[in-house]
Amino acid sequence: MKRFNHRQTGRRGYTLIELITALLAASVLIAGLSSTIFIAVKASDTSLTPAAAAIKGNIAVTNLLADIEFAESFGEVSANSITFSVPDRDGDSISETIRYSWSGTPGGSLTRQYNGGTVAKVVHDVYAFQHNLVSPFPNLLSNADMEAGTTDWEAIPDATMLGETTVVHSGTSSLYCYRNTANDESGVRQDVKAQIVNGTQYKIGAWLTKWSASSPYGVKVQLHVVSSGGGDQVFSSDVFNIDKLDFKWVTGTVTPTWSGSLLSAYWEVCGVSSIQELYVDDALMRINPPTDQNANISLQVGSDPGSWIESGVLLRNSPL
Ligand SMILES: [Ca+2]
Ligand SMILES: [Ca+2]
Repeated sequence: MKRFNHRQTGRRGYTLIELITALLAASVLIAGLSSTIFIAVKASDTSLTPAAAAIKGNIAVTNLLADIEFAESFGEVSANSITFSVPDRDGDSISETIRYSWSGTPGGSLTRQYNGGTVAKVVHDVYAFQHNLVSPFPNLLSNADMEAGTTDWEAIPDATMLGETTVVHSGTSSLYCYRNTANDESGVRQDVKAQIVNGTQYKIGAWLTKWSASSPYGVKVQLHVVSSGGGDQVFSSDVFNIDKLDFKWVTGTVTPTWSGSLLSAYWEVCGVSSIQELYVDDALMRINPPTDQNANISLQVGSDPGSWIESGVLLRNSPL
C-alpha cells in the first residue's frame, strides 16, 4: 500500500487575510485603469457625433446671440473675437462688457469673458467660428469716455464743468456740469470742426443723469455749426427726460448741412429748460451705418462639417 506524503502532493488553501489583501490590490488596479481610460476617452471625445456636436454648437450660438442682441456698443471686432457692452444687468448703472473669443486653432474652445473676469469656456472642440460683424465706425470724439477727465471738453457758454469720479456710467470718470445763473443751461461740448463733413449723417449720443430729485430734466445732444452762408444752426436729437442718478442713453441721428465756409462746429449736450446740473459720460459721434444690422454667427463644433450651425439676430440698438 502506497503512502502519500500529504505535504508533497496536496495544495494549501488561501487564508482569509490573503484573499482580502488580493481583492484590495485588484480593486486599486481596476480603479486606476478605469480613470486612465476615462481621461483618454474624454481627451479624444471620439463619442461626439455630428448631431451631438451640432446640438452643442446650437446652444453656444443661441447664448451668444442672446447676449449680442442687446449690444449697445462694440469694442474689439476681429475675425475670432467680439467685444461689446450691454445695458446694466446688476443694478449699478454701469454697462457690462462681454467678450467672445476663439483661438483660431481647430479643436480649441469658444470662450466668454464677463466684465474682464474669468475666461469661461462656452463650448469645446470648435473647428470654425465666423461672424458678419464689421469694425464699428470710429467714435469721432476724443476722450469720449471721460477717463482722461476734462481733457478735450469744455463747458457750454454760461455753464461750469468739473471732472467727476463718483457718479460714472463707465470706468472711473465722467463730467459734471452746472449752470452759472438761474436762467442758464448746464452742458458740455467738444470742438468737432476738424471731423464734421457737410451733408453726412451722424449718430450722436451720451449717457446722462442728474443729482437732484426734482422733476425730470429735458436734455438733448446736438451738433451746433456756424457757417458763413448758413449762420448759426443746431441739429438736435429728440428731447429725453432724465432722472436722479439713473443714467440714460440720449441719442439721435442728425445730418448737418451748411453753406459757405464752416466757422465753428461743436458736439454739445445741454438742457432745454434751464436745467441746473448734469453728469455726462460715454459720448458718441460717428457716421451712421446705412442699413439695419444683423449679427450672423456660424460655429462648427467637432471636425465633421455636418455639425455646422448658422443663426442670426437683429441688433436692437444698431450699435455698429
Ligand atoms: Ca452693471
Ligand atoms: Ca467714463
